[in-house]
Amino acid sequence: MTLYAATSNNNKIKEFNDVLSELGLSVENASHIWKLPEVIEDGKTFEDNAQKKALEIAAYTGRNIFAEDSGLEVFSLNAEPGIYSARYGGENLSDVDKNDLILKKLGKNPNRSARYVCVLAFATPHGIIDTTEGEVRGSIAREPAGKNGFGYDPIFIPDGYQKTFGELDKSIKNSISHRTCAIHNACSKNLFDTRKWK
Ligand code: ITT
Repeated sequence: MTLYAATSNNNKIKEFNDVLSELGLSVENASHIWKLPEVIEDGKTFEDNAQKKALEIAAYTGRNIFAEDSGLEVFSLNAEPGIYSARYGGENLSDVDKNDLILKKLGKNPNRSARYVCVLAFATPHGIIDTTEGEVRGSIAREPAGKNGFGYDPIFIPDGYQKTFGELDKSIKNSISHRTCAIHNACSKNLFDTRKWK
């Protein structure tokens, strides 16, 4: 049975399929087939929200679904924006404004350590099958740089590099990102092969 991705974020779908295609896999975007209801993300953790999205969309479509919740945690800002990454600073703030808000809050603070987190949840209409997590550690740049990627990528410098994800080639992001780690963890549990779901 086909596995559908439930997300309204096309950047995520592109990254899923870039990584999955190298593994001989692909996913269908559920929102291209159904008009999906909005899922209220009111969980306390990335895992809560990923599971809620997967369960509600699986029940709505009657299909096998995977959903993702992800975000940026800046340690000296009490792990903000965290689960609020998509709506940090208010629903209507642009990505540029969200990045500026983080830079303003950090100011000249030398502790700029951060991480991106991604949780994938796999569900049938009857319940959760499993979840996997991935992270990539790094630091927050002094100013935004680069146009690659999306969201917080212009201010996130992954450990081991001198440039932001916004500046680095997408092949580098796709080799080390939180999303890629979560996908590889899911592959090692055969979660992209619904025939192996118990
Ligand atoms: P769905 O819930 O429909 O999947 P969303 O964009 O609302 O889409 P989330 O609630 O998981 O998704 O919020 C994730 C936010 O975290 C995302 O909008 C970005 O601001 C940020 N984010 C996550 N992964 C990122 C990445 O790889 N690069 C840049 N920003 C990222």
